[in-house]
Amino acid sequence: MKLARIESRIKSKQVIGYLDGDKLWLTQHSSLLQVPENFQPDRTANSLEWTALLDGVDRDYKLLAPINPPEVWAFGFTYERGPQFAASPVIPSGPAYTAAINANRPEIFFKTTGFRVVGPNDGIGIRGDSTYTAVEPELCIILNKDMKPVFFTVGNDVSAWDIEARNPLYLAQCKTYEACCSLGPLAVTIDELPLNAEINCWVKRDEKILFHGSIKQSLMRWSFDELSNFAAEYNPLPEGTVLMIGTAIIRPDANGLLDGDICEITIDGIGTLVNRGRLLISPVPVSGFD
Ligand code: DO4
Ligand code: MG
Repeated sequence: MKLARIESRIKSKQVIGYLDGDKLWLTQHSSLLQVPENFQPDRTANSLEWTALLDGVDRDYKLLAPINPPEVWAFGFTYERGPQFAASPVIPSGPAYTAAINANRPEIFFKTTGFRVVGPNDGIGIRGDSTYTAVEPELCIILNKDMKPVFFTVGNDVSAWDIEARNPLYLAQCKTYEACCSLGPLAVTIDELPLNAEINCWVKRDEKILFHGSIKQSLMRWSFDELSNFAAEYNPLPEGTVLMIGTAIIRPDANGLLDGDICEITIDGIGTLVNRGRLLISPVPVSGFD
């Protein structure tokens, strides 16, 4: 089952749609988690053209992130890392990082709430005080009320890595700020996800490809159940929590995302999440770093 969340441009009403071919059938549900496992849409009801929604050109509806999550948690050091990580001059490194890469538990951090989550075609945030904002293509898990994986989506764990590289204690400032997380376009059940799904990421400027990276999901060190369990140890998670399960694709140069750059992330079985870099304006004066 492949579901999307859309919003009427006129009434601001949100509704879940069921994707079948190029048609998105409107349902009576306003949240993914209300949709029963064996759901079949009413094919006499309204349907919309999926490509128009994906391209942001449907006149009546806008495609949103598939869920407005109460919490988003993120993982680090979950994949076997390729040589591009060692090559990158801006990736934080040192004994704490080496230990985490070799440890038998992943890094887990609180990423954000739905307040800072954007959807397909929206701007992803670039802090004005960051010299290296990275896009992090990540498979994401959506949990049900029993903290079990029920849906999967594509995510971008946008990160101001130069800030964490100054000091690992600045992790929250590297990871959490306006529009730091993008999700979408679809939420899919596990049967839609190929066993060895490939994740691809492109960064483009003026239609030129600046970067392309890809990774196979088989390089992940833990199962989805193990990851959900790590996140929920001594930590009850509300229904609809999103887990971003880490990245293995990173640009092996020191060039970060700039205002207007386009980032496309594709995961087999789910689809392509497209966003544009957006230079943020701080709501308060900025003091900068020493
Ligand atoms: O502290 C680093 C965070 C790492 C991360 O977000 C990832 O591996 O995806
Ligand atoms: Mg990440």
